[in-house]
Amino acid sequence: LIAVNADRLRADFRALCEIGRTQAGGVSRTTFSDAHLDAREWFLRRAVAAGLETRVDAAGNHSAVLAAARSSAPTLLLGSHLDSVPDGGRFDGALGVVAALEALRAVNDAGLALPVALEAIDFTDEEGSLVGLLGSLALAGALTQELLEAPRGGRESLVAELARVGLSEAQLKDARRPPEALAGYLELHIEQGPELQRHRAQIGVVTAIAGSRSFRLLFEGAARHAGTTPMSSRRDALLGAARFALLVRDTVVDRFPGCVGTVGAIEVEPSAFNVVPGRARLLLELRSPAAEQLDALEAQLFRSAHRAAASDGLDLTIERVGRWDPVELDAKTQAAIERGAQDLGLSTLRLVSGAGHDAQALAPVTRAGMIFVPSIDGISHDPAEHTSWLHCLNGANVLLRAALSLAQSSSG
Ligand code: HGY
Ligand code: MN
Ligand code: MN
Repeated sequence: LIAVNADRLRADFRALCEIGRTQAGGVSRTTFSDAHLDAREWFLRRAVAAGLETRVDAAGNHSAVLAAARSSAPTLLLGSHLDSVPDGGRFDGALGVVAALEALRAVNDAGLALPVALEAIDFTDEEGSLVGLLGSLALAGALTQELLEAPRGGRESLVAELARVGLSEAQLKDARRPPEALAGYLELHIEQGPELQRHRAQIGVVTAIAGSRSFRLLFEGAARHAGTTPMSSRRDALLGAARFALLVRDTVVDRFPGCVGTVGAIEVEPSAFNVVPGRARLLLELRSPAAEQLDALEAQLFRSAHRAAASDGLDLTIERVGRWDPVELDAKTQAAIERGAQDLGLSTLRLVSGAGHDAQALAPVTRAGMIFVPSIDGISHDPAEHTSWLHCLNGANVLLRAALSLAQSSSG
């Protein structure tokens, strides 16, 4: 059976790490930033250099395509994302895209005739600086008006950014692929958690992906003179927000151990030494593999948050700005990944992904699978994010084998 070309893959990965490289040794390639656009252009150039076709769809998803002999053959998508969180790591998303491109080259070099087309795809805005899973939801036909009306990054920036890069909001939905045109989706990704390292497993076979919900909260009190306003008559918005952040931690830890909750940012107005904060804006994210847990946590948390705000004399408004449902991944695809790893003599571990991925947008419309490789000490979304090259190479070879297995098993 064929293998990826290790030197070629490593050269691509290293070149990509230079695009948007940060002082700390990570990358900053937030959606449609110069670095992100440069990385996408670089990806298309590499595809052309390999003699592959390229395409950019109405949601800005960028692809390299290895066509099948039969033009009506379905497409097996292999992909991930080239955008990153601000000040992120080199591997999140990037590894999956370069490994997908290398899988197409390896098949092309071997002259294999498959009953499916292979497409290496870089999805737009996976990380959600604008919306989150924007490109993959559009391709799956699952981009809701609600997500576009109240996106995580704010309505204004979504509209401005789409216009700036020449995308039209009305046409995003044209990126939809009919499910019958898809033979499946595979994504290689770093685990971003500690499980594979802890269990000394080389390959993670992802069984499910947690769902997440994002909210913007606004606490409104009264900006007052910090020197003359008695402590007893203050309506301090920052104190209300701080109490809420602790409430999130206590509610999740004490009552919802299967969930995680994060207040990722607090902005205070007017933000001065000598003014009691009149406003505090929070970003909240809740995650769980079980949707009913998220429903219960949301209800419980917001009920107590409104009560606490009222007792502090604060007004609280909560806006939902994102919702990605948890998914189970296709059992046959998990088996194909596991077999591919075992054929390579690699140890495997089945696990749930706490991180969100484009695969959760694809899973409802086509058989989807994810291959994880170990993250050192589970560090991710940080310049210290690291995976050994041998593990990256293992992951790419398992991706290739699983792709060949899915290609053969798809009647096409
Ligand atoms: O946020 C996440 O879970 C993923 O890295 N986008
Ligand atoms: Mn990420
Ligand atoms: Mn990712």
